[in-house]
Amino acid sequence: MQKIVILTGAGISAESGLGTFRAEGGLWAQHRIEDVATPEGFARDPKLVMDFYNARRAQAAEAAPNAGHVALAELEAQFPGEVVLVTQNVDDLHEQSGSRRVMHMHGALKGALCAACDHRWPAPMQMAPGDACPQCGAPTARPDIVWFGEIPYDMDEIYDHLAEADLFVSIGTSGNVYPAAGFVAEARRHGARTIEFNLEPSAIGSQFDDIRIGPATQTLPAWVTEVLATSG
Ligand code: BV8
Repeated sequence: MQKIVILTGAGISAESGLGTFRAEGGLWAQHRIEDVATPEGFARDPKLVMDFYNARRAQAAEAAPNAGHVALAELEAQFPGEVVLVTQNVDDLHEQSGSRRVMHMHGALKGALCAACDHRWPAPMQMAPGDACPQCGAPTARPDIVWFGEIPYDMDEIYDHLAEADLFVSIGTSGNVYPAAGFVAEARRHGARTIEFNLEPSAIGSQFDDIRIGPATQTLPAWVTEVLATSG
């Protein structure tokens, strides 16, 4: 097995204290997706959206990586083949745990973007409507987050990785959001073996060859030990 492609979702950060989206009391339970994670919601009430991401940026800054994040960083460091990590998460817990090849397909809380000139810069802890872009000066700063209806980042590169994967691993995602939820079908089409790690089978659980049920802080370290022991 030479190439492992991993997709993570909110579930891998749950045990670090960061809310998931669809659990009761999850982030979306407190807010309607349309209001806080769409361009239309941002246009309608930019302060609500900026405050939603300010709260998540502050929460993420307090969070620490858990054993699941650490296990994936160890896999990348010690696996003799290639490990590519695609995350739907906007926190930086993968980077904090030592993962180096991390692709944030839905953007990152630590990033700010200018809606006028596309300039990107490190986001301040708190952003407010009308913040100026340091590059062009327009009052059009926004969180560098991919909202519903917007095109996820690095899609071409991600599809190239899926085409070359020997193993596709999906961790802590409910399989509700596309195109990420379609990655398992894409990997299978190219002959990859597929494993899902979750507390319960996801909406796309039936598409995986193997499902490892349990909290990621337990299932991932055990799996990484297994892979490294058999990868020579
Ligand atoms: C696009 C950033 C075109 C924001 C996010 C109708 C049908 C199909 C699709 C659509 C449709 N109508 C519209 C669409 C497209 C839409 C979509 O999929 N909508 C859904 C709601 C139907 N998608 C888009 O708009 C995307 N763009 O399609 O552009 C395109 C397509 C292809 C190629 C080019 C262009 C853009 C979507 C991006 C939206 N932004 N995030 C933010 O973070 O604030 S999405 C957001 O929710 C997350 O980023 C994540 O991606 C997503 C799903 O969340 P999960 O990570 O899965 O979290 P969730 O809470 O749902 O699940 C957690 C899981 O963890 C659970 O299963 C739980 O059991 C498990 N878990 C919990 N604890 C643990 C655990 N597992 C292990 N251990 C634990 N301890």
